[in-house]
Amino acid sequence: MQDEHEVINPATEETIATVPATGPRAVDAAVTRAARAQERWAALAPADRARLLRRFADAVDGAVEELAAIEVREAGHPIGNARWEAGNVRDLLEYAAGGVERLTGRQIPVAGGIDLTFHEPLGVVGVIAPWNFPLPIAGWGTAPALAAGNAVLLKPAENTPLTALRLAGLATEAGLPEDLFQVLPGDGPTTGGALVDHPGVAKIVFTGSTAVGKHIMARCAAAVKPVTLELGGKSPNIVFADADLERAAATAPGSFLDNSGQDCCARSRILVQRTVYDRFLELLEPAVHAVTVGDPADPATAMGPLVSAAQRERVRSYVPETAPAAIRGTVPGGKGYWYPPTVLEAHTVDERAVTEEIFGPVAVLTPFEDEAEAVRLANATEYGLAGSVWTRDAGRALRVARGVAAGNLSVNSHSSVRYATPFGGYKQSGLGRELGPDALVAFTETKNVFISTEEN
Ligand code: TXE
Repeated sequence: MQDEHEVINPATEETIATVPATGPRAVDAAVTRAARAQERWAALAPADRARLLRRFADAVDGAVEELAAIEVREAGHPIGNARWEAGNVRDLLEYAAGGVERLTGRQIPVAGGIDLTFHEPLGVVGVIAPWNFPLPIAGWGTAPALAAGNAVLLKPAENTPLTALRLAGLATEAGLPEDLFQVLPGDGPTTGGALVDHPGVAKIVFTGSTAVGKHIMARCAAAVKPVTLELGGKSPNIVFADADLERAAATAPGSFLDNSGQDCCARSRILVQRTVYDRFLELLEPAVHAVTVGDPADPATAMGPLVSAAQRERVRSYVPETAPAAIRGTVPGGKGYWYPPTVLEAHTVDERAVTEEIFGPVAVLTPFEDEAEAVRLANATEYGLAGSVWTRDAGRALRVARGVAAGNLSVNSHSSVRYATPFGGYKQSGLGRELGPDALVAFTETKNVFISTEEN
Protein backbone atom coordinates (compact mmCIF):
# COMPACT_ATOMS: atom_id res chain seq x y z
CA MET A 1 0.00 0.00 0.00
CA GLN A 2 1.20 3.52 -0.81
CA ASP A 3 1.13 5.92 2.17
CA GLU A 4 -0.13 8.77 0.02
CA HIS A 5 -1.38 9.55 -3.47
CA GLU A 6 -0.60 12.49 -5.68
CA VAL A 7 -3.43 14.38 -7.33
CA ILE A 8 -2.30 15.64 -10.73
CA ASN A 9 -4.00 18.31 -12.81
CA PRO A 10 -4.48 16.44 -16.11
CA ALA A 11 -4.42 19.63 -18.17
CA THR A 12 -1.02 20.76 -16.85
CA GLU A 13 0.54 17.58 -15.39
CA GLU A 14 1.25 19.53 -12.18
CA THR A 15 0.83 17.91 -8.77
CA ILE A 16 -1.89 19.89 -7.00
CA ALA A 17 -2.19 17.87 -3.77
CA THR A 18 -0.84 14.88 -1.92
CA VAL A 19 -3.45 12.98 0.04
CA PRO A 20 -2.67 10.41 2.76
CA ALA A 21 -4.05 6.91 2.21
CA THR A 22 -6.31 5.21 4.75
CA GLY A 23 -4.87 1.91 5.99
CA PRO A 24 -6.95 -1.07 7.13
CA ARG A 25 -6.72 -0.09 10.82
CA ALA A 26 -7.98 3.40 10.09
CA VAL A 27 -10.80 1.90 8.01
CA ASP A 28 -11.74 -0.25 11.00
CA ALA A 29 -11.79 2.78 13.32
CA ALA A 30 -13.87 4.72 10.77
CA VAL A 31 -16.44 1.91 10.68
CA THR A 32 -16.75 1.99 14.49
CA ARG A 33 -17.24 5.76 14.53
CA ALA A 34 -19.68 5.64 11.63
CA ALA A 35 -21.75 2.95 13.38
CA ARG A 36 -22.10 5.17 16.45
CA ALA A 37 -23.06 8.18 14.34
CA GLN A 38 -25.59 6.07 12.43
CA GLU A 39 -27.42 5.12 15.62
CA ARG A 40 -27.85 8.80 16.51
CA TRP A 41 -28.89 9.63 12.94
CA ALA A 42 -31.48 6.85 12.67
CA ALA A 43 -32.96 7.89 16.03
CA LEU A 44 -33.71 11.43 14.80
CA ALA A 45 -37.26 12.26 13.78
CA PRO A 46 -37.58 11.86 9.99
CA ALA A 47 -38.40 15.56 9.59
CA ASP A 48 -35.17 16.48 11.38
CA ARG A 49 -33.12 14.20 9.15
CA ALA A 50 -34.79 15.72 6.11
CA ARG A 51 -34.07 19.24 7.39
CA LEU A 52 -30.38 18.46 7.90
CA LEU A 53 -30.13 16.97 4.40
CA ARG A 54 -31.71 20.12 2.96
CA ARG A 55 -29.10 22.15 4.83
CA PHE A 56 -26.44 19.92 3.30
CA ALA A 57 -28.00 20.61 -0.13
CA ASP A 58 -27.90 24.37 0.62
CA ALA A 59 -24.24 24.09 1.63
CA VAL A 60 -23.47 22.35 -1.68
CA ASP A 61 -25.46 25.06 -3.49
CA GLY A 62 -23.32 27.73 -1.84
CA ALA A 63 -20.17 25.83 -2.84
CA VAL A 64 -21.02 25.06 -6.49
CA GLU A 65 -18.25 27.32 -7.79
CA GLU A 66 -15.72 25.99 -5.31
CA LEU A 67 -16.54 22.33 -6.01
CA ALA A 68 -16.60 22.93 -9.77
CA ALA A 69 -13.18 24.60 -9.62
CA ILE A 70 -11.76 21.57 -7.80
CA GLU A 71 -13.31 19.19 -10.35
CA VAL A 72 -11.69 21.20 -13.16
CA ARG A 73 -8.28 20.93 -11.53
CA GLU A 74 -8.33 17.32 -10.37
CA ALA A 75 -10.30 15.66 -13.19
CA GLY A 76 -9.88 18.08 -16.14
CA HIS A 77 -13.63 18.57 -16.59
CA PRO A 78 -14.70 21.66 -18.54
CA ILE A 79 -15.97 24.25 -16.07
CA GLY A 80 -19.52 24.27 -17.51
CA ASN A 81 -19.82 20.51 -17.00
CA ALA A 82 -18.27 20.71 -13.55
CA ARG A 83 -20.88 23.27 -12.45
CA TRP A 84 -23.63 20.93 -13.67
CA GLU A 85 -22.05 18.08 -11.70
CA ALA A 86 -22.01 20.08 -8.45
CA GLY A 87 -25.60 21.16 -9.11
CA ASN A 88 -26.56 17.53 -9.68
CA VAL A 89 -25.34 16.62 -6.17
CA ARG A 90 -27.30 19.54 -4.69
CA ASP A 91 -30.47 18.49 -6.56
CA LEU A 92 -30.08 14.88 -5.55
CA LEU A 93 -29.63 15.80 -1.87
CA GLU A 94 -32.84 17.84 -2.02
CA TYR A 95 -34.65 15.03 -3.79
CA ALA A 96 -33.41 12.45 -1.26
CA ALA A 97 -34.41 14.74 1.62
CA GLY A 98 -37.94 14.69 0.20
CA GLY A 99 -37.87 10.90 0.40
CA VAL A 100 -37.07 10.63 4.11
CA GLU A 101 -40.66 11.18 5.20
CA ARG A 102 -42.09 9.17 2.31
CA LEU A 103 -40.13 6.01 3.10
CA THR A 104 -43.32 4.37 4.25
CA GLY A 105 -43.99 0.70 4.82
CA ARG A 106 -47.22 -1.11 3.99
CA GLN A 107 -50.12 -2.68 5.79
CA ILE A 108 -50.89 -5.97 4.08
CA PRO A 109 -54.26 -7.73 4.49
CA VAL A 110 -53.74 -11.16 6.07
CA ALA A 111 -55.81 -13.60 8.09
CA GLY A 112 -55.77 -13.46 11.89
CA GLY A 113 -54.11 -10.13 12.46
CA ILE A 114 -52.40 -7.06 11.09
CA ASP A 115 -49.27 -7.18 8.98
CA LEU A 116 -46.91 -4.24 8.72
CA THR A 117 -43.69 -3.68 6.78
CA PHE A 118 -40.90 -1.29 7.78
CA HIS A 119 -37.93 -0.03 5.77
CA GLU A 120 -35.04 -0.10 8.23
CA PRO A 121 -31.61 1.37 7.52
CA LEU A 122 -28.81 -1.09 6.77
CA GLY A 123 -26.26 0.60 9.04
CA VAL A 124 -22.90 1.60 7.56
CA VAL A 125 -22.73 1.67 3.76
CA GLY A 126 -19.48 1.64 1.75
CA VAL A 127 -19.42 3.65 -1.48
CA ILE A 128 -16.48 3.09 -3.85
CA ALA A 129 -16.30 5.79 -6.51
CA PRO A 130 -14.31 6.09 -9.75
CA TRP A 131 -12.38 9.02 -11.20
CA ASN A 132 -14.53 9.76 -14.24
CA PHE A 133 -17.29 11.63 -12.37
CA PRO A 134 -15.79 11.87 -8.88
CA LEU A 135 -18.34 14.33 -7.50
CA PRO A 136 -21.73 13.19 -8.85
CA ILE A 137 -21.02 9.51 -8.30
CA ALA A 138 -19.96 10.26 -4.72
CA GLY A 139 -23.35 11.95 -4.34
CA TRP A 140 -25.38 9.19 -6.01
CA GLY A 141 -24.43 6.62 -3.39
CA THR A 142 -24.27 8.97 -0.44
CA ALA A 143 -27.47 11.05 -0.67
CA PRO A 144 -30.05 8.21 -0.72
CA ALA A 145 -28.06 6.12 1.76
CA LEU A 146 -28.03 8.98 4.28
CA ALA A 147 -31.69 9.77 3.62
CA ALA A 148 -32.61 6.15 4.38
CA GLY A 149 -30.91 6.48 7.78
CA ASN A 150 -27.47 5.03 7.08
CA ALA A 151 -23.91 6.23 7.64
CA VAL A 152 -21.62 6.39 4.59
CA LEU A 153 -17.93 5.61 4.19
CA LEU A 154 -16.83 6.78 0.77
CA LYS A 155 -13.63 5.66 -0.92
CA PRO A 156 -12.84 7.96 -3.84
CA ALA A 157 -10.50 6.96 -6.66
CA GLU A 158 -6.86 7.44 -5.66
CA ASN A 159 -6.29 10.17 -8.27
CA THR A 160 -9.49 12.22 -7.64
CA PRO A 161 -10.26 12.46 -3.90
CA LEU A 162 -10.54 16.24 -3.53
CA THR A 163 -14.20 16.98 -4.36
CA ALA A 164 -15.32 14.07 -2.17
CA LEU A 165 -13.24 15.35 0.75
CA ARG A 166 -14.79 18.80 0.35
CA LEU A 167 -18.27 17.26 0.16
CA ALA A 168 -17.74 15.57 3.54
CA GLY A 169 -16.57 18.93 4.94
CA LEU A 170 -19.78 20.57 3.71
CA ALA A 171 -21.87 17.84 5.39
CA THR A 172 -20.26 18.62 8.74
CA GLU A 173 -20.63 22.38 8.21
CA ALA A 174 -24.32 21.81 7.46
CA GLY A 175 -24.75 20.14 10.86
CA LEU A 176 -24.88 16.43 9.98
CA PRO A 177 -23.59 14.33 12.89
CA GLU A 178 -19.80 14.05 13.08
CA ASP A 179 -18.52 10.81 11.44
CA LEU A 180 -21.84 10.09 9.68
CA PHE A 181 -20.27 10.71 6.27
CA GLN A 182 -16.54 10.05 6.09
CA VAL A 183 -14.24 10.02 3.08
CA LEU A 184 -11.44 7.45 3.17
CA PRO A 185 -8.89 8.11 0.42
CA GLY A 186 -6.62 5.27 -0.59
CA ASP A 187 -6.03 2.64 -3.22
CA GLY A 188 -8.54 0.05 -4.40
CA PRO A 189 -7.20 -3.24 -3.04
CA THR A 190 -6.15 -1.89 0.39
CA THR A 191 -8.65 0.80 1.41
CA GLY A 192 -11.47 -0.32 -0.89
CA GLY A 193 -10.79 -3.97 -0.07
CA ALA A 194 -10.88 -3.25 3.69
CA LEU A 195 -14.31 -1.64 3.27
CA VAL A 196 -15.62 -4.51 1.17
CA ASP A 197 -14.44 -7.15 3.65
CA HIS A 198 -15.34 -5.32 6.86
CA PRO A 199 -18.15 -7.13 8.71
CA GLY A 200 -19.42 -3.77 9.99
CA VAL A 201 -20.11 -2.53 6.45
CA ALA A 202 -23.60 -3.66 5.46
CA LYS A 203 -23.63 -2.86 1.74
CA ILE A 204 -21.22 -1.86 -1.03
CA VAL A 205 -22.07 0.51 -3.85
CA PHE A 206 -19.39 0.30 -6.50
CA THR A 207 -18.90 2.25 -9.72
CA GLY A 208 -15.93 1.32 -11.85
CA SER A 209 -14.61 -1.31 -14.20
CA THR A 210 -16.44 -4.57 -14.83
CA ALA A 211 -13.39 -6.59 -13.78
CA VAL A 212 -13.17 -4.96 -10.34
CA GLY A 213 -16.97 -5.06 -10.00
CA LYS A 214 -16.92 -8.85 -10.46
CA HIS A 215 -14.16 -9.19 -7.88
CA ILE A 216 -16.09 -7.07 -5.36
CA MET A 217 -19.29 -8.99 -6.01
CA ALA A 218 -17.50 -12.27 -5.30
CA ARG A 219 -16.12 -10.89 -2.02
CA CYS A 220 -19.56 -9.63 -1.04
CA ALA A 221 -21.07 -13.01 -1.96
CA ALA A 222 -18.81 -14.67 0.60
CA ALA A 223 -20.40 -12.51 3.31
CA VAL A 224 -23.90 -12.39 1.75
CA LYS A 225 -23.45 -8.62 1.59
CA PRO A 226 -25.68 -6.73 -0.83
CA VAL A 227 -23.95 -4.90 -3.61
CA THR A 228 -24.94 -2.37 -6.27
CA LEU A 229 -22.69 -2.28 -9.33
CA GLU A 230 -22.47 0.43 -11.98
CA LEU A 231 -19.93 -0.84 -14.50
CA GLY A 232 -18.81 -0.13 -18.02
CA GLY A 233 -20.67 0.39 -21.28
CA LYS A 234 -20.38 0.41 -25.05
CA SER A 235 -23.62 2.15 -25.84
CA PRO A 236 -25.17 2.43 -29.30
CA ASN A 237 -26.46 5.57 -30.97
CA ILE A 238 -28.89 4.23 -33.60
CA VAL A 239 -29.69 6.63 -36.44
CA PHE A 240 -32.51 5.67 -38.84
CA ALA A 241 -32.91 7.18 -42.30
CA ASP A 242 -36.19 8.84 -41.26
CA ALA A 243 -34.51 10.78 -38.39
CA ASP A 244 -33.82 14.49 -38.30
CA LEU A 245 -30.30 13.82 -39.58
CA GLU A 246 -29.06 17.37 -38.98
CA ARG A 247 -29.97 17.17 -35.30
CA ALA A 248 -28.71 13.61 -34.95
CA ALA A 249 -25.34 14.63 -36.41
CA ALA A 250 -25.14 17.88 -34.46
CA THR A 251 -25.70 16.13 -31.13
CA ALA A 252 -23.66 12.98 -31.76
CA PRO A 253 -20.26 14.53 -30.88
CA GLY A 254 -21.44 15.48 -27.38
CA SER A 255 -22.68 11.93 -26.84
CA PHE A 256 -19.22 10.39 -27.15
CA LEU A 257 -16.90 13.36 -26.48
CA ASP A 258 -18.50 14.62 -23.29
CA ASN A 259 -16.01 14.13 -20.43
CA SER A 260 -13.50 13.17 -23.15
CA GLY A 261 -15.44 9.95 -23.63
CA GLN A 262 -14.72 8.83 -20.06
CA ASP A 263 -18.40 8.29 -19.52
CA CYS A 264 -20.00 4.91 -18.93
CA CYS A 265 -23.02 6.09 -21.01
CA ALA A 266 -20.92 7.36 -23.95
CA ARG A 267 -22.58 6.53 -27.27
CA SER A 268 -19.34 5.15 -28.63
CA ARG A 269 -20.96 2.94 -31.29
CA ILE A 270 -22.81 4.96 -33.93
CA LEU A 271 -25.06 2.69 -36.00
CA VAL A 272 -26.38 4.43 -39.12
CA GLN A 273 -28.89 3.13 -41.67
CA ARG A 274 -26.95 2.43 -44.83
CA THR A 275 -29.05 4.68 -47.12
CA VAL A 276 -28.01 7.78 -45.12
CA TYR A 277 -24.57 6.61 -43.93
CA ASP A 278 -22.54 8.85 -46.26
CA ARG A 279 -24.76 11.87 -45.65
CA PHE A 280 -24.54 11.37 -41.88
CA LEU A 281 -20.75 11.17 -42.00
CA GLU A 282 -20.68 14.37 -44.07
CA LEU A 283 -22.79 16.16 -41.43
CA LEU A 284 -20.85 14.67 -38.53
CA GLU A 285 -17.46 15.89 -39.69
CA PRO A 286 -17.99 19.65 -39.14
CA ALA A 287 -19.84 18.92 -35.89
CA VAL A 288 -16.82 17.04 -34.51
CA HIS A 289 -14.43 19.76 -35.67
CA ALA A 290 -16.61 22.38 -33.95
CA VAL A 291 -15.91 20.81 -30.52
CA THR A 292 -13.41 23.06 -28.75
CA VAL A 293 -10.71 21.02 -27.05
CA GLY A 294 -8.54 22.84 -24.56
CA ASP A 295 -8.13 24.45 -21.15
CA PRO A 296 -10.96 23.07 -19.00
CA ALA A 297 -11.07 26.27 -16.94
CA ASP A 298 -12.09 28.24 -20.06
CA PRO A 299 -15.91 28.45 -20.30
CA ALA A 300 -15.64 28.11 -24.11
CA THR A 301 -14.08 24.64 -23.80
CA ALA A 302 -16.26 21.63 -24.59
CA MET A 303 -13.67 18.88 -24.12
CA GLY A 304 -10.70 18.70 -21.74
CA PRO A 305 -7.86 16.20 -21.41
CA LEU A 306 -8.10 12.57 -20.36
CA VAL A 307 -7.78 12.09 -16.62
CA SER A 308 -4.28 10.59 -16.53
CA ALA A 309 -1.30 9.42 -18.53
CA ALA A 310 -2.40 5.84 -17.80
CA GLN A 311 -5.85 6.43 -19.27
CA ARG A 312 -4.34 7.97 -22.39
CA GLU A 313 -2.12 4.91 -22.79
CA ARG A 314 -5.20 2.73 -22.49
CA VAL A 315 -6.99 4.68 -25.22
CA ARG A 316 -3.89 4.57 -27.43
CA SER A 317 -3.71 0.80 -26.96
CA TYR A 318 -7.07 0.60 -28.76
CA VAL A 319 -6.51 3.36 -31.29
CA PRO A 320 -3.02 4.79 -31.92
CA GLU A 321 -3.27 8.49 -32.86
CA THR A 322 -1.88 7.54 -36.28
CA ALA A 323 -4.61 4.96 -37.05
CA PRO A 324 -6.67 5.71 -40.18
CA ALA A 325 -9.73 7.68 -39.06
CA ALA A 326 -12.82 8.99 -40.82
CA ILE A 327 -12.68 12.11 -38.64
CA ARG A 328 -9.92 13.29 -36.34
CA GLY A 329 -9.97 16.54 -34.38
CA THR A 330 -7.06 18.48 -32.99
CA VAL A 331 -5.65 18.97 -29.49
CA PRO A 332 -3.52 21.65 -27.82
CA GLY A 333 0.24 21.14 -27.89
CA GLY A 334 2.39 20.97 -24.76
CA LYS A 335 1.60 19.48 -21.38
CA GLY A 336 -1.65 17.68 -20.61
CA TYR A 337 -3.10 14.24 -21.30
CA TRP A 338 -4.77 15.17 -24.59
CA TYR A 339 -6.29 12.80 -27.10
CA PRO A 340 -8.09 14.04 -30.23
CA PRO A 341 -11.80 13.49 -30.94
CA THR A 342 -11.79 10.49 -33.28
CA VAL A 343 -14.40 8.75 -35.45
CA LEU A 344 -13.48 5.40 -36.98
CA GLU A 345 -15.32 3.28 -39.51
CA ALA A 346 -15.89 -0.25 -38.25
CA HIS A 347 -14.51 -1.97 -41.36
CA THR A 348 -11.15 -0.20 -40.89
CA VAL A 349 -10.49 -1.12 -37.26
CA ASP A 350 -9.64 -3.93 -34.95
CA GLU A 351 -12.63 -5.82 -33.47
CA ARG A 352 -11.54 -4.79 -29.94
CA ALA A 353 -12.25 -1.14 -30.74
CA VAL A 354 -15.76 -2.09 -31.86
CA THR A 355 -16.72 -4.24 -28.88
CA GLU A 356 -14.66 -3.13 -25.86
CA GLU A 357 -15.05 0.00 -23.74
CA ILE A 358 -12.28 2.39 -24.83
CA PHE A 359 -13.23 5.15 -22.35
CA GLY A 360 -11.80 7.89 -24.51
CA PRO A 361 -13.06 10.34 -27.20
CA VAL A 362 -13.46 7.65 -29.84
CA ALA A 363 -16.58 6.45 -31.68
CA VAL A 364 -16.95 3.70 -34.25
CA LEU A 365 -19.43 4.05 -37.14
CA THR A 366 -21.23 0.95 -38.45
CA PRO A 367 -23.90 0.80 -41.20
CA PHE A 368 -27.07 -1.30 -40.84
CA GLU A 369 -29.79 -2.32 -43.32
CA ASP A 370 -33.03 -2.41 -41.35
CA GLU A 371 -34.59 -2.25 -37.90
CA ALA A 372 -33.92 -5.89 -37.09
CA GLU A 373 -30.23 -5.55 -37.91
CA ALA A 374 -30.00 -2.31 -35.89
CA VAL A 375 -31.31 -4.07 -32.79
CA ARG A 376 -29.10 -7.10 -33.38
CA LEU A 377 -25.97 -4.92 -33.69
CA ALA A 378 -26.98 -2.79 -30.71
CA ASN A 379 -27.21 -5.94 -28.59
CA ALA A 380 -23.97 -7.47 -29.92
CA THR A 381 -22.04 -6.49 -26.80
CA GLU A 382 -21.58 -7.82 -23.30
CA TYR A 383 -22.63 -4.41 -21.99
CA GLY A 384 -26.12 -2.92 -21.62
CA LEU A 385 -26.00 0.47 -19.97
CA ALA A 386 -27.50 3.04 -22.34
CA GLY A 387 -28.46 3.82 -25.91
CA SER A 388 -30.10 6.37 -28.20
CA VAL A 389 -32.61 5.94 -31.03
CA TRP A 390 -33.05 8.63 -33.69
CA THR A 391 -36.20 8.34 -35.80
CA ARG A 392 -39.40 10.29 -36.55
CA ASP A 393 -41.48 7.11 -36.33
CA ALA A 394 -42.87 6.88 -32.77
CA GLY A 395 -43.76 3.21 -33.06
CA ARG A 396 -40.27 2.31 -34.25
CA ALA A 397 -38.71 4.45 -31.52
CA LEU A 398 -40.50 2.50 -28.82
CA ARG A 399 -40.00 -0.91 -30.48
CA VAL A 400 -36.26 -0.35 -30.78
CA ALA A 401 -35.94 1.18 -27.30
CA ARG A 402 -37.70 -1.90 -25.89
CA GLY A 403 -35.61 -4.20 -28.08
CA VAL A 404 -32.22 -2.95 -26.90
CA ALA A 405 -31.09 -4.79 -23.77
CA ALA A 406 -29.91 -1.77 -21.80
CA GLY A 407 -31.04 0.16 -18.73
CA ASN A 408 -31.21 3.72 -20.08
CA LEU A 409 -32.56 4.46 -23.53
CA SER A 410 -33.29 7.87 -25.00
CA VAL A 411 -35.26 8.76 -28.13
CA ASN A 412 -34.09 11.73 -30.23
CA SER A 413 -31.85 12.62 -27.31
CA HIS A 414 -28.71 11.37 -25.56
CA SER A 415 -29.85 12.11 -22.04
CA SER A 416 -29.22 9.27 -19.58
CA VAL A 417 -28.92 10.78 -16.14
CA ARG A 418 -31.66 12.55 -14.17
CA TYR A 419 -31.66 12.42 -10.37
CA ALA A 420 -35.39 11.56 -10.39
CA THR A 421 -35.20 8.56 -12.75
CA PRO A 422 -33.63 5.12 -12.24
CA PHE A 423 -30.14 4.55 -13.60
CA GLY A 424 -28.25 1.30 -14.08
CA GLY A 425 -27.22 -1.44 -16.45
CA TYR A 426 -28.25 -4.75 -17.96
CA LYS A 427 -25.81 -7.60 -18.54
CA GLN A 428 -22.17 -6.81 -17.62
CA SER A 429 -22.98 -3.12 -17.12
CA GLY A 430 -24.15 -3.67 -13.61
CA LEU A 431 -26.55 -4.81 -10.99
CA GLY A 432 -29.26 -2.79 -9.27
CA ARG A 433 -30.36 0.78 -9.89
CA GLU A 434 -29.34 4.13 -8.48
CA LEU A 435 -31.23 7.45 -8.45
CA GLY A 436 -34.97 7.72 -9.04
CA PRO A 437 -37.94 7.13 -6.75
CA ASP A 438 -36.70 3.75 -5.45
CA ALA A 439 -33.16 4.85 -4.55
CA LEU A 440 -33.78 5.02 -0.81
CA VAL A 441 -35.38 1.56 -0.59
CA ALA A 442 -32.14 0.07 -1.96
CA PHE A 443 -30.45 1.21 1.27
CA THR A 444 -32.90 -0.51 3.58
CA GLU A 445 -33.89 -3.93 4.82
CA THR A 446 -37.61 -4.64 4.69
CA LYS A 447 -38.90 -5.91 7.99
CA ASN A 448 -42.26 -7.60 8.27
CA VAL A 449 -44.15 -7.61 11.56
CA PHE A 450 -47.32 -9.65 12.09
CA ILE A 451 -49.57 -8.74 15.04
CA SER A 452 -52.16 -11.33 16.00
CA THR A 453 -55.66 -10.03 16.63
CA GLU A 454 -57.02 -13.46 17.62
CA GLU A 455 -58.80 -13.63 20.95
CA ASN A 456 -57.38 -16.29 23.24
O1 TXE B 1 -11.19 1.44 -12.69
P1 TXE B 1 -11.29 0.62 -11.32
P2 TXE B 1 -9.87 1.99 -13.44
C1 TXE B 1 -13.71 1.45 -16.78
C2 TXE B 1 -13.15 2.21 -17.97
C3 TXE B 1 -11.72 2.45 -17.54
C4 TXE B 1 -11.42 1.14 -16.84
C5 TXE B 1 -10.27 1.17 -15.87
O2 TXE B 1 -13.20 1.39 -19.10
O3 TXE B 1 -10.88 2.67 -18.62
O4 TXE B 1 -12.61 0.83 -16.16
O5 TXE B 1 -10.43 2.21 -14.90
C6 TXE B 1 -11.47 1.02 -6.75
N1 TXE B 1 -11.39 -3.42 -4.15
N2 TXE B 1 -14.38 2.33 -15.85
O6 TXE B 1 -8.81 0.95 -13.46
O7 TXE B 1 -9.96 0.00 -11.01
C7 TXE B 1 -10.54 2.09 -7.28
O8 TXE B 1 -9.62 2.50 -6.28
C8 TXE B 1 -12.10 -2.31 -3.92
C9 TXE B 1 -15.78 2.55 -16.07
O9 TXE B 1 -9.50 3.26 -12.83
O10 TXE B 1 -12.49 -0.24 -11.42
C10 TXE B 1 -11.55 3.18 -7.66
O11 TXE B 1 -11.97 3.88 -6.48
N3 TXE B 1 -12.03 -1.21 -4.70
C11 TXE B 1 -16.43 3.14 -14.87
C12 TXE B 1 -12.71 2.36 -8.23
O12 TXE B 1 -12.55 1.05 -7.67
C13 TXE B 1 -11.21 -1.25 -5.77
C14 TXE B 1 -15.67 4.23 -14.19
C15 TXE B 1 -12.73 2.25 -9.76
O13 TXE B 1 -11.50 1.77 -10.21
C16 TXE B 1 -10.44 -2.40 -6.06
C17 TXE B 1 -14.27 3.90 -14.03
C18 TXE B 1 -10.57 -3.53 -5.19
N4 TXE B 1 -9.88 -4.66 -5.41
C19 TXE B 1 -13.67 2.99 -14.89
N5 TXE B 1 -9.73 -2.15 -7.18
C20 TXE B 1 -17.86 3.54 -15.07
N6 TXE B 1 -18.79 2.65 -14.73
O14 TXE B 1 -18.17 4.64 -15.49
C21 TXE B 1 -10.01 -0.88 -7.58
N7 TXE B 1 -10.91 -0.32 -6.72
